[in-house]
Amino acid sequence: MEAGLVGLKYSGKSTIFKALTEHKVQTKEGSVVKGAATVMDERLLKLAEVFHPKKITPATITFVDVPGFTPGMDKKMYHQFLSEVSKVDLLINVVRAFDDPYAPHPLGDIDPVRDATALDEELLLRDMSYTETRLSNRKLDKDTRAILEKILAFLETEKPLRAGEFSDEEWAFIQREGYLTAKPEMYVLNVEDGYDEQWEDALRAYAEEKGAPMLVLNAKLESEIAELPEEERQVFMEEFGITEPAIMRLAKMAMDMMGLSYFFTAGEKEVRAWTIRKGATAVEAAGAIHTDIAKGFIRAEIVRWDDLVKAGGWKEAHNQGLVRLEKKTYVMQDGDVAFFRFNV
Ligand SMILES: Nc1nc2c(ncn2[C@@H]2O[C@H](COP(=O)(O)OP(=O)(O)OP(=O)(O)O)[C@@H](O)[C@H]2O)c(=O)[nH]1
Ligand SMILES: [Mg+2]
Repeated sequence: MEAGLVGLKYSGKSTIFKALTEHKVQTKEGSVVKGAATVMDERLLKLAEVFHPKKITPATITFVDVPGFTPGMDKKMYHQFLSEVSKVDLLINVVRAFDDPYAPHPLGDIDPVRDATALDEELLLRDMSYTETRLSNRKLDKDTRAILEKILAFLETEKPLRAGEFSDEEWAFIQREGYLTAKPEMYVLNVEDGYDEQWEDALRAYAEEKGAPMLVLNAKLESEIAELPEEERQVFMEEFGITEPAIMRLAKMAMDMMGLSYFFTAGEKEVRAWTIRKGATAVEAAGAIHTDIAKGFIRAEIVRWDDLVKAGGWKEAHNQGLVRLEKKTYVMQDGDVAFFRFNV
């Protein structure tokens, strides 16, 4: 699963990407770059205080830095842009509310709603023209034609496909065909110090109307924080009154919007977060660690992370009756720590 940073040229996508990946991945204007961002979680650190593990392994999420879009851009670049957008699982529409004479705004001035709309409309138009092209094929079978006609009629109402009502079969078709407006989307407003709050209000209203979340961040500041050594980061953040870097909230939101979650394992060797899909069962969670654990699954020992921390260890948690035995079909909950019993 990959989250794509998309938007108009010079909106700050690469700056956000660098902050997310802690400057470990080189970016280049006009090139597509992928990188993993760590999803730090307070709960993981609290568990580590109990277990003093050799290793702490947080969840990671892959972000894609997609080259910017400019209306009327070079055809080859435009096709590359569309092809990248069609590959990602989440659209993070990055919109700017900062002024920078060295990075001229492609549409002349700051106007977040106009910019967000420019990209959204482009994706909608592409979905429409794609559908029309498919429909122009005379040899289409009856069922496919019917689905395409339904899709086109919906797109003509100027709403993204994700807001539509389709049957399971129709959704499967939409996913398979790589429709852009079917992908989940969220908005990021990239601001600078002293920005005009009317921009934020306007974009929030736009996002709300679309039922999409919005996050405000200062990409340049986030990128500077990410460049600092761990020890200095905390001091710097306190100075600015920041409790959690905004990019962490972005990473968590992106995970959530892609339907991902994680559970923990905790021991002296390692305290770790394992990525699963939301609603995954215990046996699927076991499979995230190793297929053998899923195959030989006997039962899962599950404890809430805070109960385990309060108890001070697995043995104590067992003694206090805080550990539940769960079967394969148990649905994993946010904050669960698991230990799997299995046969090989
Ligand atoms: N003042 C200010 N400048 C920013 C901010 N975010 C990005 N910039 C600057 O804007 C310029 C473009 O930023 P990038 O992150 O490269 O923008 P981009 O969206 O990746 O651009 P393309 O990939 O060409 O579409 C750089 O010079 C950044 O330093 C911000 O929050 N405040
Ligand atoms: Mg860039």
